[in-house]
Amino acid sequence: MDRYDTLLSKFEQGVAKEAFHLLDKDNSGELNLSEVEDALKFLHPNLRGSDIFRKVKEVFEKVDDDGSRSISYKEFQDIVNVWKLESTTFDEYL
Ligand SMILES: [Ca+2]
Repeated sequence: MDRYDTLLSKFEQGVAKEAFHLLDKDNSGELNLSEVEDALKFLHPNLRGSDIFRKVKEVFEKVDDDGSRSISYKEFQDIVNVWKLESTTFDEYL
């Protein structure tokens, strides 16, 4: 499989890959703003719209270096790594 530097286990990588395909609703191979927004709403059902918007911006600032406003699977893995580090509840989403 892929040899990305990742903190994720093989199992988690598989889940991340499936999640990416689920989130990529238009099958473009990349996640756009609204697709990431949907992901964050799912992960953080209690957050209000403005907080979700802030998090979407954070995600793009972290990984979207070229400002393309889309996130590839490789970049998505980086996000999942960060979420895993920041949250002890990541397992709940698996
Ligand atoms: Ca897409």
